[in-house]
Amino acid sequence: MKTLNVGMIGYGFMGRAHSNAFRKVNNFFPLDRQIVLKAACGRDAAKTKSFADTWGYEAIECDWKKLINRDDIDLIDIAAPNNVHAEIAIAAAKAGKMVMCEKPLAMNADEAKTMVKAVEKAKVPNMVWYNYRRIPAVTLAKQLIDEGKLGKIFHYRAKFLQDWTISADVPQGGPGTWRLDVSVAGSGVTGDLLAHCIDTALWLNGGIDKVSAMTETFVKERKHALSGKTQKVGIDDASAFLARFSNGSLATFEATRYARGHKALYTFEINGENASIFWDLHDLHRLQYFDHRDAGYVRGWRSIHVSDGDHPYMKNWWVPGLQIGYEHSFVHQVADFVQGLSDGKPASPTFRDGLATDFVTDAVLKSAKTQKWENVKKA
Ligand code: SOE
Repeated sequence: MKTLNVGMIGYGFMGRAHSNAFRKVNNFFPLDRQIVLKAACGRDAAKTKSFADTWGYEAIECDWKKLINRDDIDLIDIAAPNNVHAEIAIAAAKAGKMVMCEKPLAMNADEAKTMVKAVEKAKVPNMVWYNYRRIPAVTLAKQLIDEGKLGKIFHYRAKFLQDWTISADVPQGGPGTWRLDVSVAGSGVTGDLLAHCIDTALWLNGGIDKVSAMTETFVKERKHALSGKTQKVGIDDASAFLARFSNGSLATFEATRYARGHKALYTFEINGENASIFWDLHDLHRLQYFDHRDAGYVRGWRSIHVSDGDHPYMKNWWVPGLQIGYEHSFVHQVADFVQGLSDGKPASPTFRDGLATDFVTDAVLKSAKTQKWENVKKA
C-alpha cells in the first residue's frame, strides 16, 4: 500500500482532533493509502515531544520551514492559530505538499485569496477542516436536500452558542485564549463559530448574495496572557446577521460566547415547501425531519437516529443503532480527502470553498460597521 506521510503543525485542541483522525482512519475506512504520522511541529520542543509521543509521531521539528522542506512529508496539516495559516499554507504549496488547514482558512478573504492562488498554482490537493459537514446526520440533511425532499427552500436558521468568555477575567492572547486576540484570530465569533454555520449553509443551501449584520464586544478590555498588559479587545463577542441566499431563501445566523448555559450549541433548521429538517450538535446523531406529504393522521416531526448501515459513513463503524460522536467527523474528513486523491476528485471543502466562507464573514463584519446590507463576493 502507498503511504501518505503527515507533518502536523500545532499541538493544541485541533492538533489532537486531527491526529486522532489520522490515526484511526485506516482502521475503519478501506483506503489505498496508509497514513503515517511522520512528524509533529511546534515551537516548544518539550511540549511537541510529549504530543508526538502521545499520538505516535515518529519525529518532531521546531521550525515549520524545516518540516515543509522534508522530502519524506507528503501532507502538511495546519492546526496552528489563524494568523499563521497563510504563510505556512503558501510555503507548503510551493514545496509541492498537499495542505489541510484548520478553519477559518485565513484572517480575512484577501489573505484567503492568496492561499487559494498558491494551492491552485501548485496543483496540490487542499482542504479546510470544516468538520461538521461530516457528522452523519448533517450529511444526511445534505442527501435529503439534494434528493429534493424539502422542495423549494424558504428559510435557513442557524446558531452557534457558547458561554466561556463572559468573565472579564478571561485573558486575551496566549495558548487557549488566542481566539480572543484579534491580531491572532482575525475576528471573534464571526470567524470562529459563524464560519462553521456559514460553511454548512453554503454546502446545504447554495450561495449567499447579501447580508445585514450586527456585532458587539461586551468586554472592552482584557489582560493579555503573554504581556500581562490590559489591552482593548478587538474581536466581536457576539455576531448576528440576516442573509438572502441566491435560491431566494431568507436566513438568520447568530453566534455568541455570551449565551450563559450553552457550551457548544450549534443548531440549524431548514424549512422547505414540502419538508423541514432540524439538527442540534448536542444531539448530533439525530436528524429531526417533518414531511408535510405524510398522511395527516401520522404527520409529525420524526427523530431519525442516524446510526444505521445505510446512513452516511455508518456502515464503516459499529452495528446498526450504535452511535458515534464529534471526533468521527474528523475521521470522515480524512477518509474523504484520501478517497478524493484516489478518485482524482478533490473532496470539499477545498481552499476555494473556504474562501467562499471568508467572503461571507468579511461581508458580515463590514455590514456590522456600515450598518448597511453588504453584497457577498463569489469565490
Ligand atoms: C471555540 O471554542 C471552538 O473550539 C471552535 O474554535 C471550534 O471550531 C468549534 O468546533 C468548537 O468551538
